[in-house]
Parts: sequence; structure tokens; C-alpha cells
Amino acid sequence: MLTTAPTSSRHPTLRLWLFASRAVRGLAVLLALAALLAGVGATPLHAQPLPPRGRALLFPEPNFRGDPLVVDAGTVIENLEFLRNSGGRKWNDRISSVRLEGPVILVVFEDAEFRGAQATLTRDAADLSTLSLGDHHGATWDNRISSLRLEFIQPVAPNFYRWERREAERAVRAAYRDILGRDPDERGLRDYRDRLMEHGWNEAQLRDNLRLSPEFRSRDLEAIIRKVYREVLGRDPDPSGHASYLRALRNGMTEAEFRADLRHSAEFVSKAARESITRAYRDLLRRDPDPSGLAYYTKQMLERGWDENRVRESIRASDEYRHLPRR
Ligand SMILES: [Ca+2]
Repeated sequence: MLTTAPTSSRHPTLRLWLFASRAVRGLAVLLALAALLAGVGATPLHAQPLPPRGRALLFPEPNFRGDPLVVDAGTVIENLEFLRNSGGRKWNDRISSVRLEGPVILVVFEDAEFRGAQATLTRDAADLSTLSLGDHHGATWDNRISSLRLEFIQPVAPNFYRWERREAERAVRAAYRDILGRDPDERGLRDYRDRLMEHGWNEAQLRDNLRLSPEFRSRDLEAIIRKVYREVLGRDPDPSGHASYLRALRNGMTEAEFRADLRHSAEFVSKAARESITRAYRDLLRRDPDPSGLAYYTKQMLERGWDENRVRESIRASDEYRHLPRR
């Protein structure tokens, strides 16, 4: 299930992929025929083992929400600009969470044609805004993927991923930022780069190792909880929120993951929705929203995925807006 743009046939990689996909379908038909024929005569002597299956689900929203782009193992997408979802929106710079199924790794790139920063995902990522790019501007992978490859994991050749020096250093820098909240010192950068390049470590091993470091284990969790609650929700933690985040942080949750998790809470989402709706009312209708308008638009935003622009469109279509004296 790969949604394609009308312009896709002009695009060599995509055409190749579509061809491959047709070939796979053709093969399936042949196999079905062979099975039929075999059934007529005798039991086949050598049942062919099925190849390992795997796929990735790429979601437009964090926490695996929204209609995903589904890609099968072996897929190479040179430019997400040429892929659109069923609503006609381009997939470029629009992926916010990733689920991996089966023995696959996903190699993602910041730019089209496998250029720019790259990262290898070996496990689910519920929120790409918690994964730093490793550049010098503190950017994350959220809404930034422009090309990708979904590869089978080769269990017999665990070191098949060959790190370029620059990429290895980028991965170390990103992991330090995400897990320790700082840039690596010279020695840490060198040691972990060597482990990636010479000992065949992957990015997940690097990150797991940092989570076991004394520096990470001795974080001031109380201070982190107070700080993040104030930043995101503008208040002190309640006892039950405090207890559950304390547990999660002790189990290795990073500060960025904590912040992202709170940003997905009903409290934050409805607070943000209320702010958007109030802004739209003041701009367009020159008044604050009444309770029923606020309730209606909050529902549309939380349950039907409306954004502020969609709210504004709807307000512009209202009688009140149309009858407003023009400035
Ligand atoms: Ca991009």
C-alpha cells in the first residue's frame, strides 16, 4: 500500500519500485499456479521457506497516529516529495513517528536522494522530535525525513552497517544531546565513534550504553520533573503524574521523551487547542470564543484532527464573520 503522486512515473526510483512490486505480484501468481499444479500431481519435495517479511509504518503524527505510509522491506524511496497520502498531501518532511515490523532497519535521510544527515532506526520511534539530528543547531528528525531505505537485517552479518566517520560522529553527538542533554566531550566522542566504526556497534547499542552511564543514572529526577511540568503545562506536578514520570525516568526515559509525552497529554492538547481557537476568534471575529463555540472547535481539533487553519476556514464561512463590518 504505497500511495503515489500523479507525477511518479517520471521518477526513476519510484518506477523501479512499482516495477518490483508488480514483479512480486507476478511471482505470487506463479507460485499460486505452481501450488495448484503440485496439488494435482504429488506433494512437492522441497517446500520453499518464505523469505522473512518486514515493513515499516510511517505516521504523520507522533505516537503512531494518522494514516501511515506503509513500506515493505527492500523499499527504497529516493524522494518523499513524489509520494502523497490519500488526502493528496506530500509525505516529504511530514513523518513524526515510525513503527517497524519484522527483521528490518530503516535508514532515513534529511534530504532527497539519500543526502544530508542520516540515521538508522532499529526500533519503533514514537516521536521523532525526541531524536536529534546531530547537527549544530539542535534540530530533530521530526518532519524532516526526505528519503529512506528499508533494509532487511542480515543476522549472519551483524556488522554490515559500515559507518562513515562523519556519520558516526553525528550519531554520537545526537545520542549525547538526546540522552545526556549535552554535546559529547572529546574523549566520549572518540571512544563511541571507535565503537561504531571498529566494533560494529549500531545506534541503538550506543544509546543503550549511554543510558547505563553514571552520568545518566545520577540525573536529578526531581528537578527534571519540576522543570518540564512548568515548561509544558505551566504548573507543578500533581502527585500521580509525579509518581508515574519518576518511575519512567528511573527506567531510562530521556528528558526529551518526557517533554514529548507531556505534550501529548489531554491537558496540554486541550490547552493548546484553546489557545489556537482564542487566537482565531480574536483575529477574525474580534472577540473571545463563547463556551459553545469553544467546545465545538475543541472537539473538532481533538477528535477530527483540525488544525488552526481549518478552524479559521470554518469561522470565515460563518454568518457572523460575513456580516462583520469590514475594517
Ligand atoms: Ca527534509
